[in-house]
Amino acid sequence: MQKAAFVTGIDGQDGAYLARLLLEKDYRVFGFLRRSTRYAFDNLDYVGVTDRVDFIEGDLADEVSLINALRLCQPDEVYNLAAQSFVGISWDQPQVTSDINAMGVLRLLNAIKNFCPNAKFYQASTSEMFGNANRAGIQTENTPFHPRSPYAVSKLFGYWITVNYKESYRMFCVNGILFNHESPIRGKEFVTRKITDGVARIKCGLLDQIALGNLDSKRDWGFAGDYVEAMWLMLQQKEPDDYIISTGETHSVREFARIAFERARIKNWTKHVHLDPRYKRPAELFTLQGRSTKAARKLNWRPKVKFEELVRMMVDADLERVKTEVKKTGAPRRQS
Ligand code: NAP
Ligand code: G4F
Repeated sequence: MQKAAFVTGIDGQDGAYLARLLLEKDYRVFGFLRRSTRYAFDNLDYVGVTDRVDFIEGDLADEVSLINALRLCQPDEVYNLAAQSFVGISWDQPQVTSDINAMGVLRLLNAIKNFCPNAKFYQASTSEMFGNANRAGIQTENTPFHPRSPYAVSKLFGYWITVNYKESYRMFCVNGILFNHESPIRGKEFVTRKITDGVARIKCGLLDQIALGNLDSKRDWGFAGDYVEAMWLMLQQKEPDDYIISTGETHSVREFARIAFERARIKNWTKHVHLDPRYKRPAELFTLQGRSTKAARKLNWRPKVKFEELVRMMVDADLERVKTEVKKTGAPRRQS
């Protein structure tokens, strides 16, 4: 019988890649979508699945909408990808961040418990929960948490309430502790896409400089297309468990920028970057590097796309997009 999956955050980066993967596996995909005056299906269009997803409108802030959605689709698997996912803004909007990323998970788990208790549940947990707890070393499933932003604090509640529902009600609940993962459809507020979009605009004469914050931050960056496979694999196991998903490598923002400019054949890249204190954070997380040996051993999951390949993929996609934009709109108008 065809399986049904309920995916929150369907129009985000991961939602789009996961929807494509599940459709390839012949799932019926129900996508939970926030009401908007301007719906944008760019990410789902990019992966070519917009017409094949069944959309259900609702909001993680509204438990009634979650209950209605679950009663309607009776999913075998639930993937909770929806979140206020931008760390930077979480200091300015800590209450919204907490309501969606913490209480939203509780609302969804409670709705599953009451209306489809046999559904398997995936929670999008994050390496941000580690903070700088293990600054010099590699993070594993056993590294203690020390969240450093309202975002990370809210996600830590989501993590523990997921564990708690598993232990209290014997529900199949897992946390994927995913390290940063990117793609050509990454939101432009995140540093990688901000850089690759900026590089493409500089190349096409639309922009002179990119304003950035801390260039020394290091992240373990992988490809979103690889990481959604790990989400699915976690829900195919006999027993629910939590897994780190990462590449095991760490690179600085500076390194990412250098490679991105090189890919676009722009010389003297530092001239095109200026440091802007607005992009520095009240509390920074300096280095992330994850060890995903448990996922390799138990899920047989390994990342396929390497760091430099990821940067090139993102730059090439943005160059193509910006060139198309310039062709459509005519002569470039330079932004500062
Ligand atoms: P994303 O592109 O920012 O997508 C977030 C999604 O959540 C969007 O579809 C957004 O819908 C939806 N959303 C936000 N608030 C909502 C609400 N109140 N009700 C329903 N939907 C809501 O994020 P992503 O990169 O795909 O990440 C997916 C998940 O993984 C997030 O939970 C994120 O925190 C977590 N995560 C991401 C990474 C990473 O590196 N990408 C790493 C670890 C964990 P709108 O379009 O309406 O805003
Ligand atoms: O790209 P970022 O905004 O991603 P961040 O904060 O690591 O969070 C992402 O990954 C998490 C997993 O570890 C997810 F949970 C979360 O949802 C999100 O997907 O920033 C990366 C680094 C930071 O150290 C930041 O300070 O880049 C630094 N940075 C330097 N200049 C900048 C900028 N970040 C942004 N967004 N914009 C800048 O101009």
